[in-house]
Amino acid sequence: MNINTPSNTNIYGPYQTHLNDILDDITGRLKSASEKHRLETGEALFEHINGRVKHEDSMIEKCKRRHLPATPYSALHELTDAIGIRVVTTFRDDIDRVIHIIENFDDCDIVERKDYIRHVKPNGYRSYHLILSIKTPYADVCGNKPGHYFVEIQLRTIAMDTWASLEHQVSYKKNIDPKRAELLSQELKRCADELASCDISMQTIRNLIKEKE
Ligand code: 0O2
Repeated sequence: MNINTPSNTNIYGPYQTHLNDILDDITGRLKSASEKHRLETGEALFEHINGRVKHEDSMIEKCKRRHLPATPYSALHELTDAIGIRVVTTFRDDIDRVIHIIENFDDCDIVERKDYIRHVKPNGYRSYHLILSIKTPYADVCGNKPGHYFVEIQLRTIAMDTWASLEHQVSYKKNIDPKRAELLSQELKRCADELASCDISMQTIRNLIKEKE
């Protein structure tokens, strides 16, 4: 048991019950927008969407890593990824379309952006991250009602997502000898760059098809 978390409570405290509702709300808005886009253009906005409330143990571990007490205030105010959504698109330009839709969501402000597509991480990671602050009918951890909750949204193409999932598996592997680890990092980076080049080719093909239409 974590000494900062009183027994019989979880790290999200009484706010736990709202987190899934907020997740469903934002996921539902994105699915509706995709359906509307499909009716208008014949194409969905994204290939798939996943959402999760960060598991309690992962949140406690993250608080520890950030030297924060494992409290609802840390989990829901100091950290911003208790509610996380990943939108995976087929083409790169759909990422900008989804961002534009999110920018126009009612009762939501974008409070942070990280563009790892234009500013690729040294290991090759590519993705676009947004932190939304959503106004809800619920009380929040700061004592406000209506309260504000953070939602992290990650947007990436199928190729970027495939790479991130592979890199995630590799980074969890311990006891790799340093020489092999170095080789693995180089191969992963090369693979990320090749996939990025495929994304550009796919986009070019899509643009050419659209031009013809
Ligand atoms: P989970 O289980 O995916 O939620 P931090 O949250 O401390 O890791 P920071 O700066 O607060 O980092 O946030 P950032 O850079 O926006 O990244 C947060 C999330 O992006 C991570 O969540 C991963 O999901 C993803 N991510 C970032 N960098 C990488 C990377 O190099 N490789 C892969 N595969 N994913 C990455 P969590 O908290 O790690 O876990």
